[in-house]
Amino acid sequence: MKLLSSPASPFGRKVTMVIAMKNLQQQVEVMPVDATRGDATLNAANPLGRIPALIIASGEALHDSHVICEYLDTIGSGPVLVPRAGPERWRTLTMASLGDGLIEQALLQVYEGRYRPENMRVQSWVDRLQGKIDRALAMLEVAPPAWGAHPDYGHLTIAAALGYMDFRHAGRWRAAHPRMVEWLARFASAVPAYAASAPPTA
Ligand SMILES: N[C@@H](CCC(=O)N[C@@H](CS)C(=O)NCC(=O)O)C(=O)O
Repeated sequence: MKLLSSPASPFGRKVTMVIAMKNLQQQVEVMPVDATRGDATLNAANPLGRIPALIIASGEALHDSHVICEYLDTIGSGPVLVPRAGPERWRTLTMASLGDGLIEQALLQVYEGRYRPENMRVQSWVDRLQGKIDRALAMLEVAPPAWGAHPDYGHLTIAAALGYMDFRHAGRWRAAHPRMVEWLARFASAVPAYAASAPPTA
């Protein structure tokens, strides 16, 4: 299989962690792609031009990190990351939805700075995105995701979101959310793939 991704992508980081947790490193070749410049191979795999995309053995392409992670969870060994049924499945997927949503809002803020000329930026839009981030973080701080027998897909999506805000938002979330700081440290010690998939610092 071939994974089209970038070390800077938080969605790609989710997939990288799942590959490690499901012992699939030998079966996945990572092909670095710069989605910001546009890439013909990526566009062929995902016409939306977004990473990550996974080309599987049949030659078909899977995209959206959630779809890829669920696929890898069904073919790898190691713990089940997305419970297959029951209330735990919906709790895990809802937690993952919160993590993905956090990443999306944070990414849109980055894109506002990256793709819009300075005189066309809309502060009220950036503030609206920040409101969503603040509400999500406040909810997590009141009730950090509970630990089960092992971290699951919900946990690793939240961790990818916090890691992205460390990377692109200078870790500003940390000051007001000490319980989530502790939560992330515990996640990192349970999942070595978190540190191993950290985005480049330079
Ligand atoms: N929902 C998608 C989002 C993927 C996404 O937005 N990826 C970003 C990089 S982190 C991207 O490719 N952006 C380029 C673009 O939108 O043109 C997923 O979970 O895979």
